[in-house]
Amino acid sequence: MKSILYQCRIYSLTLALSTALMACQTQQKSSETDQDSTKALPKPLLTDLYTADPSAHVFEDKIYIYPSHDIETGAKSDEDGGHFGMKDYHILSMDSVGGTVTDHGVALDLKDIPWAGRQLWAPDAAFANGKYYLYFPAKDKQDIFRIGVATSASPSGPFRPEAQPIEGTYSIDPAVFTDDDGQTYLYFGGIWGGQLQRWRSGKYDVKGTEPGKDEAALSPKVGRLTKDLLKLAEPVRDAQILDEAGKPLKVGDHQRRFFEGVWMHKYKGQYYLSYSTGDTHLLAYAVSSSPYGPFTYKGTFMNPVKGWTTHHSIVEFKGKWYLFYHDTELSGKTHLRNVKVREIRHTDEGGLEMIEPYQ
Ligand code: FUB
Repeated sequence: MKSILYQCRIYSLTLALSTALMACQTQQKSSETDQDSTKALPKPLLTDLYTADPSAHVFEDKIYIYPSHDIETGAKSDEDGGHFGMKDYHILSMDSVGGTVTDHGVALDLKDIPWAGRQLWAPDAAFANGKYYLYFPAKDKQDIFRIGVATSASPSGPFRPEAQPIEGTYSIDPAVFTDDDGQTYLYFGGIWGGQLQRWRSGKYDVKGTEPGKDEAALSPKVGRLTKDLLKLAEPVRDAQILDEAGKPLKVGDHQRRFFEGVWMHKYKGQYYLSYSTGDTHLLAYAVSSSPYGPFTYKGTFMNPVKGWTTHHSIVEFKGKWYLFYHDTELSGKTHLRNVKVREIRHTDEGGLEMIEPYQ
Protein backbone atom coordinates (compact mmCIF):
# COMPACT_ATOMS: atom_id res chain seq x y z
CA MET A 1 0.00 0.00 0.00
CA LYS A 2 2.79 2.32 1.05
CA SER A 3 4.59 1.65 -2.23
CA ILE A 4 1.37 2.31 -4.20
CA LEU A 5 1.02 5.63 -2.38
CA TYR A 6 4.68 6.34 -3.09
CA GLN A 7 4.21 5.47 -6.79
CA CYS A 8 1.11 7.69 -6.87
CA ARG A 9 3.11 10.60 -5.38
CA ILE A 10 5.89 10.03 -7.90
CA TYR A 11 3.28 9.90 -10.68
CA SER A 12 1.61 13.15 -9.45
CA LEU A 13 5.00 14.80 -9.22
CA THR A 14 5.91 13.66 -12.73
CA LEU A 15 2.52 14.88 -13.97
CA ALA A 16 3.00 18.24 -12.25
CA LEU A 17 6.51 18.50 -13.67
CA SER A 18 5.46 17.59 -17.17
CA THR A 19 2.50 20.02 -16.96
CA ALA A 20 4.92 22.72 -15.81
CA LEU A 21 7.30 21.78 -18.63
CA MET A 22 4.46 21.91 -21.14
CA ALA A 23 3.38 25.29 -19.80
CA CYS A 24 6.96 26.45 -20.06
CA GLN A 25 7.20 25.11 -23.62
CA THR A 26 3.91 26.79 -24.50
CA GLN A 27 5.27 30.06 -23.08
CA GLN A 28 8.46 29.73 -25.15
CA LYS A 29 6.37 29.07 -28.19
CA SER A 30 4.20 32.09 -27.59
CA SER A 31 7.25 34.27 -27.03
CA GLU A 32 8.54 32.94 -30.35
CA THR A 33 5.17 33.89 -31.76
CA ASP A 34 5.60 37.30 -30.15
CA GLN A 35 8.98 37.55 -31.79
CA ASP A 36 7.39 36.49 -35.03
CA SER A 37 4.87 39.28 -34.76
CA THR A 38 7.75 41.71 -34.03
CA LYS A 39 9.35 40.40 -37.23
CA ALA A 40 6.33 41.80 -39.06
CA LEU A 41 7.51 45.27 -38.07
CA PRO A 42 9.73 46.87 -40.70
CA LYS A 43 13.44 46.10 -40.43
CA PRO A 44 16.22 48.41 -41.64
CA LEU A 45 16.59 47.90 -45.40
CA LEU A 46 20.39 47.92 -45.06
CA THR A 47 22.49 47.05 -42.03
CA ASP A 48 26.01 47.67 -43.36
CA LEU A 49 25.48 51.33 -44.30
CA TYR A 50 23.64 54.09 -42.44
CA THR A 51 21.00 55.62 -44.71
CA ALA A 52 18.32 58.26 -44.10
CA ASP A 53 15.85 60.66 -45.76
CA PRO A 54 14.68 58.09 -48.34
CA SER A 55 13.12 59.51 -51.51
CA ALA A 56 11.58 56.56 -53.35
CA HIS A 57 10.57 56.42 -57.02
CA VAL A 58 9.52 53.71 -59.42
CA PHE A 59 11.89 53.66 -62.39
CA GLU A 60 12.23 50.80 -64.89
CA ASP A 61 9.69 48.70 -62.91
CA LYS A 62 11.81 48.74 -59.75
CA ILE A 63 11.78 50.84 -56.63
CA TYR A 64 14.79 53.16 -56.47
CA ILE A 65 15.61 54.83 -53.18
CA TYR A 66 17.61 58.04 -53.05
CA PRO A 67 18.75 58.41 -49.42
CA SER A 68 21.30 60.42 -47.47
CA HIS A 69 24.36 58.36 -46.52
CA ASP A 70 24.97 58.98 -42.82
CA ILE A 71 28.52 58.75 -41.51
CA GLU A 72 30.39 59.33 -38.26
CA THR A 73 32.60 62.40 -38.65
CA GLY A 74 33.18 63.02 -34.96
CA ALA A 75 31.59 66.50 -35.29
CA LYS A 76 29.75 67.61 -32.16
CA SER A 77 25.98 67.82 -32.30
CA ASP A 78 24.89 71.47 -32.70
CA GLU A 79 21.73 73.42 -33.57
CA ASP A 80 22.85 73.81 -37.18
CA GLY A 81 23.07 70.04 -37.67
CA GLY A 82 26.89 70.03 -37.92
CA HIS A 83 26.89 66.37 -36.88
CA PHE A 84 25.19 65.45 -40.18
CA GLY A 85 28.41 65.56 -42.20
CA MET A 86 27.53 63.36 -45.14
CA LYS A 87 30.01 63.17 -48.03
CA ASP A 88 28.41 61.06 -50.76
CA TYR A 89 25.25 59.39 -52.01
CA HIS A 90 24.54 55.69 -52.50
CA ILE A 91 21.42 54.65 -54.39
CA LEU A 92 19.44 51.59 -53.43
CA SER A 93 16.98 49.53 -55.45
CA MET A 94 14.64 46.61 -55.00
CA ASP A 95 12.43 44.58 -57.34
CA SER A 96 9.72 44.24 -54.72
CA VAL A 97 8.97 45.49 -51.22
CA GLY A 98 10.46 42.84 -48.94
CA GLY A 99 12.82 41.65 -51.69
CA THR A 100 16.60 41.96 -51.89
CA VAL A 101 17.93 45.49 -51.54
CA THR A 102 20.83 46.39 -53.85
CA ASP A 103 23.30 49.09 -52.87
CA HIS A 104 24.64 50.51 -56.14
CA GLY A 105 27.70 52.10 -54.51
CA VAL A 106 28.79 55.74 -54.65
CA ALA A 107 26.64 57.65 -57.15
CA LEU A 108 27.93 61.15 -56.38
CA ASP A 109 30.80 62.34 -54.21
CA LEU A 110 31.15 65.71 -52.49
CA LYS A 111 34.67 66.14 -53.90
CA ASP A 112 33.26 66.05 -57.45
CA ILE A 113 30.74 68.87 -56.92
CA PRO A 114 32.59 72.06 -57.91
CA TRP A 115 30.47 74.50 -55.88
CA ALA A 116 29.85 72.43 -52.73
CA GLY A 117 31.69 72.78 -49.42
CA ARG A 118 30.12 70.26 -47.05
CA GLN A 119 27.05 68.33 -45.87
CA LEU A 120 25.23 66.41 -48.58
CA TRP A 121 21.76 66.24 -47.07
CA ALA A 122 18.45 64.71 -48.21
CA PRO A 123 18.28 64.24 -52.01
CA ASP A 124 15.53 63.42 -54.51
CA ALA A 125 15.42 62.24 -58.13
CA ALA A 126 13.39 62.56 -61.33
CA PHE A 127 13.29 61.10 -64.83
CA ALA A 128 12.70 63.14 -68.00
CA ASN A 129 14.19 63.61 -71.47
CA GLY A 130 15.66 60.09 -71.34
CA LYS A 131 17.82 61.06 -68.31
CA TYR A 132 17.81 60.70 -64.54
CA TYR A 133 18.23 63.77 -62.38
CA LEU A 134 19.50 63.83 -58.81
CA TYR A 135 18.63 66.93 -56.77
CA PHE A 136 20.64 67.48 -53.63
CA PRO A 137 21.28 70.15 -50.98
CA ALA A 138 24.79 71.01 -49.87
CA LYS A 139 26.44 73.94 -48.14
CA ASP A 140 28.42 76.02 -50.62
CA LYS A 141 31.91 77.36 -49.89
CA GLN A 142 30.29 80.24 -47.90
CA ASP A 143 28.41 77.67 -45.77
CA ILE A 144 25.03 78.57 -47.29
CA PHE A 145 22.74 75.68 -48.26
CA ARG A 146 21.93 75.55 -52.01
CA ILE A 147 20.28 72.92 -54.15
CA GLY A 148 22.26 71.30 -56.92
CA VAL A 149 21.40 68.92 -59.73
CA ALA A 150 23.34 66.10 -61.35
CA THR A 151 22.41 63.85 -64.28
CA SER A 152 22.94 60.25 -65.34
CA ALA A 153 21.86 57.79 -68.01
CA SER A 154 21.02 55.30 -65.27
CA PRO A 155 18.72 55.60 -62.21
CA SER A 156 21.56 54.29 -60.04
CA GLY A 157 24.16 56.73 -61.35
CA PRO A 158 26.97 57.66 -61.41
CA PHE A 159 25.64 61.23 -61.54
CA ARG A 160 27.48 64.17 -63.11
CA PRO A 161 26.87 67.42 -61.23
CA GLU A 162 26.23 70.78 -62.87
CA ALA A 163 28.97 73.33 -62.23
CA GLN A 164 26.70 75.65 -60.20
CA PRO A 165 23.72 75.13 -57.87
CA ILE A 166 20.25 75.82 -59.31
CA GLU A 167 19.83 79.59 -59.42
CA GLY A 168 17.08 80.83 -57.11
CA THR A 169 17.28 77.83 -54.75
CA TYR A 170 18.43 77.76 -51.15
CA SER A 171 17.81 75.81 -47.93
CA ILE A 172 17.43 72.00 -47.95
CA ASP A 173 15.36 68.90 -48.70
CA PRO A 174 14.45 69.11 -52.41
CA ALA A 175 11.45 67.05 -53.51
CA VAL A 176 10.60 66.83 -57.20
CA PHE A 177 7.13 66.05 -58.47
CA THR A 178 6.05 65.50 -62.09
CA ASP A 179 2.36 66.10 -62.69
CA ASP A 180 0.17 64.19 -65.17
CA ASP A 181 0.54 67.06 -67.68
CA GLY A 182 4.35 66.61 -67.67
CA GLN A 183 5.14 69.77 -65.66
CA THR A 184 7.74 69.20 -62.96
CA TYR A 185 7.84 71.12 -59.69
CA LEU A 186 10.64 71.52 -57.18
CA TYR A 187 9.66 71.80 -53.51
CA PHE A 188 12.23 72.50 -50.82
CA GLY A 189 12.95 74.06 -47.44
CA GLY A 190 13.76 73.38 -43.83
CA ILE A 191 13.92 75.68 -40.82
CA TRP A 192 16.62 75.98 -38.12
CA GLY A 193 19.69 74.02 -39.42
CA GLY A 194 18.02 74.06 -42.86
CA GLN A 195 18.44 77.90 -42.92
CA LEU A 196 15.00 78.79 -44.37
CA GLN A 197 14.53 81.50 -41.70
CA ARG A 198 17.62 83.24 -43.06
CA TRP A 199 15.86 83.95 -46.40
CA ARG A 200 12.79 85.84 -45.14
CA SER A 201 13.75 89.07 -46.92
CA GLY A 202 14.54 87.22 -50.16
CA LYS A 203 18.26 87.67 -49.46
CA TYR A 204 20.48 85.58 -47.21
CA ASP A 205 20.82 86.98 -43.71
CA VAL A 206 22.97 84.88 -41.39
CA LYS A 207 21.12 86.42 -38.40
CA GLY A 208 17.64 85.74 -39.85
CA THR A 209 15.16 84.21 -37.40
CA GLU A 210 11.65 82.79 -37.58
CA PRO A 211 8.74 85.26 -37.18
CA GLY A 212 7.11 85.61 -33.73
CA LYS A 213 5.16 82.64 -32.39
CA ASP A 214 1.73 84.15 -33.25
CA GLU A 215 2.73 84.97 -36.81
CA ALA A 216 2.35 82.77 -39.89
CA ALA A 217 4.83 79.88 -39.93
CA LEU A 218 7.42 79.69 -42.70
CA SER A 219 6.27 77.68 -45.72
CA PRO A 220 8.11 75.22 -47.91
CA LYS A 221 8.92 76.73 -51.31
CA VAL A 222 7.71 75.56 -54.72
CA GLY A 223 8.71 76.47 -58.26
CA ARG A 224 8.15 74.89 -61.67
CA LEU A 225 11.27 73.57 -63.42
CA THR A 226 12.24 74.20 -67.04
CA LYS A 227 11.74 71.37 -69.56
CA ASP A 228 15.39 70.30 -69.21
CA LEU A 229 14.82 70.08 -65.42
CA LEU A 230 18.08 71.93 -64.76
CA LYS A 231 16.65 75.35 -63.84
CA LEU A 232 13.69 77.03 -62.23
CA ALA A 233 11.22 78.28 -64.82
CA GLU A 234 9.91 80.90 -62.34
CA PRO A 235 10.80 82.42 -58.99
CA VAL A 236 9.87 80.12 -56.12
CA ARG A 237 6.78 80.89 -54.05
CA ASP A 238 5.34 79.79 -50.71
CA ALA A 239 3.48 76.47 -50.62
CA GLN A 240 1.27 77.81 -47.85
CA ILE A 241 -0.34 75.52 -45.27
CA LEU A 242 -3.65 76.74 -43.86
CA ASP A 243 -5.83 75.48 -41.03
CA GLU A 244 -9.47 74.37 -41.55
CA ALA A 245 -10.58 78.03 -41.16
CA GLY A 246 -8.26 79.09 -44.00
CA LYS A 247 -5.73 80.81 -41.72
CA PRO A 248 -1.99 80.10 -42.03
CA LEU A 249 -0.58 77.75 -39.39
CA LYS A 250 1.37 79.74 -36.82
CA VAL A 251 5.04 79.59 -35.83
CA GLY A 252 4.08 78.52 -32.29
CA ASP A 253 1.94 75.63 -33.53
CA HIS A 254 4.77 73.11 -33.31
CA GLN A 255 2.43 70.10 -33.60
CA ARG A 256 1.27 71.16 -37.08
CA ARG A 257 3.59 73.68 -38.68
CA PHE A 258 6.09 72.80 -41.42
CA PHE A 259 9.67 72.15 -40.32
CA GLU A 260 11.45 70.18 -43.13
CA GLY A 261 11.32 67.06 -45.30
CA VAL A 262 8.53 68.03 -47.72
CA TRP A 263 7.13 65.44 -50.13
CA MET A 264 4.44 65.65 -52.83
CA HIS A 265 2.18 62.90 -54.15
CA LYS A 266 -1.06 63.01 -56.09
CA TYR A 267 -4.04 60.84 -55.26
CA LYS A 268 -7.43 60.96 -56.96
CA GLY A 269 -6.68 64.39 -58.45
CA GLN A 270 -5.64 65.99 -55.14
CA TYR A 271 -2.12 67.15 -54.24
CA TYR A 272 -0.81 65.83 -50.92
CA LEU A 273 1.97 67.88 -49.36
CA SER A 274 3.50 65.90 -46.50
CA TYR A 275 6.29 67.00 -44.18
CA SER A 276 8.02 66.67 -40.83
CA THR A 277 7.04 68.87 -37.90
CA GLY A 278 10.67 68.66 -36.70
CA ASP A 279 10.87 69.29 -32.96
CA THR A 280 7.54 67.48 -32.39
CA HIS A 281 8.74 64.60 -34.60
CA LEU A 282 5.47 64.00 -36.47
CA LEU A 283 4.75 63.34 -40.12
CA ALA A 284 1.86 65.58 -41.18
CA TYR A 285 0.01 66.32 -44.41
CA ALA A 286 -2.06 68.98 -46.10
CA VAL A 287 -4.13 68.77 -49.30
CA SER A 288 -4.87 71.09 -52.24
CA SER A 289 -6.39 71.02 -55.70
CA SER A 290 -3.26 72.77 -57.06
CA PRO A 291 0.44 71.76 -56.89
CA TYR A 292 1.15 75.31 -55.67
CA GLY A 293 -1.40 75.17 -52.85
CA PRO A 294 -2.58 76.72 -50.64
CA PHE A 295 -2.78 73.39 -48.81
CA THR A 296 -5.29 72.68 -46.06
CA TYR A 297 -3.82 70.90 -43.05
CA LYS A 298 -5.47 67.47 -42.60
CA GLY A 299 -3.58 65.72 -39.82
CA THR A 300 -0.67 63.49 -38.99
CA PHE A 301 0.04 60.04 -40.40
CA MET A 302 3.00 58.81 -38.38
CA ASN A 303 3.91 59.18 -34.73
CA PRO A 304 7.54 59.82 -33.68
CA VAL A 305 10.23 57.31 -34.56
CA LYS A 306 13.43 56.63 -32.62
CA GLY A 307 15.84 59.52 -33.21
CA TRP A 308 15.31 63.28 -33.49
CA THR A 309 14.68 63.58 -37.22
CA THR A 310 11.83 62.16 -39.22
CA HIS A 311 11.85 62.27 -43.02
CA HIS A 312 9.84 60.25 -45.51
CA SER A 313 8.53 59.70 -49.03
CA ILE A 314 5.30 58.15 -50.31
CA VAL A 315 5.19 56.14 -53.53
CA GLU A 316 2.76 53.88 -55.39
CA PHE A 317 4.10 50.53 -56.57
CA LYS A 318 1.99 47.80 -58.19
CA GLY A 319 -1.29 49.16 -56.83
CA LYS A 320 -0.16 49.71 -53.23
CA TRP A 321 1.16 52.84 -51.53
CA TYR A 322 4.35 52.70 -49.48
CA LEU A 323 5.87 54.96 -46.86
CA PHE A 324 9.67 55.09 -46.82
CA TYR A 325 11.13 56.61 -43.65
CA HIS A 326 14.03 56.27 -41.26
CA ASP A 327 14.73 55.77 -37.58
CA THR A 328 17.83 55.06 -35.47
CA GLU A 329 17.13 51.42 -34.60
CA LEU A 330 20.63 50.21 -35.59
CA SER A 331 22.80 52.86 -33.93
CA GLY A 332 20.71 54.62 -31.29
CA LYS A 333 22.39 57.82 -32.55
CA THR A 334 20.46 60.67 -34.14
CA HIS A 335 22.94 61.19 -36.99
CA LEU A 336 23.34 57.48 -37.90
CA ARG A 337 20.00 56.42 -39.27
CA ASN A 338 18.54 53.46 -41.17
CA VAL A 339 15.86 53.40 -43.84
CA LYS A 340 12.65 51.39 -43.53
CA VAL A 341 9.48 50.87 -45.56
CA ARG A 342 5.89 49.94 -44.79
CA GLU A 343 2.53 50.13 -46.51
CA ILE A 344 0.40 53.24 -46.08
CA ARG A 345 -3.29 53.49 -46.98
CA HIS A 346 -5.52 56.32 -48.09
CA THR A 347 -8.84 56.30 -46.28
CA ASP A 348 -12.18 56.41 -48.13
CA GLU A 349 -12.47 60.07 -47.06
CA GLY A 350 -9.16 60.93 -48.76
CA GLY A 351 -7.09 60.99 -45.58
CA LEU A 352 -3.90 59.10 -44.79
CA GLU A 353 -4.18 56.27 -42.31
CA MET A 354 -2.28 56.89 -39.06
CA ILE A 355 0.83 54.74 -38.53
CA GLU A 356 2.26 53.78 -35.16
CA PRO A 357 5.87 53.02 -36.10
CA TYR A 358 6.41 50.30 -33.50
CA GLN A 359 3.04 48.51 -33.53
O1 FUB B 1 19.77 64.33 -43.18
C1 FUB B 1 19.99 65.65 -42.79
C2 FUB B 1 18.71 66.32 -42.46
O2 FUB B 1 18.04 65.63 -41.40
C3 FUB B 1 17.68 66.30 -43.57
O3 FUB B 1 17.96 67.19 -44.60
C4 FUB B 1 16.47 66.58 -42.78
O4 FUB B 1 15.28 66.40 -43.46
C5 FUB B 1 16.64 65.66 -41.60
O5 FUB B 1 16.21 64.38 -41.87
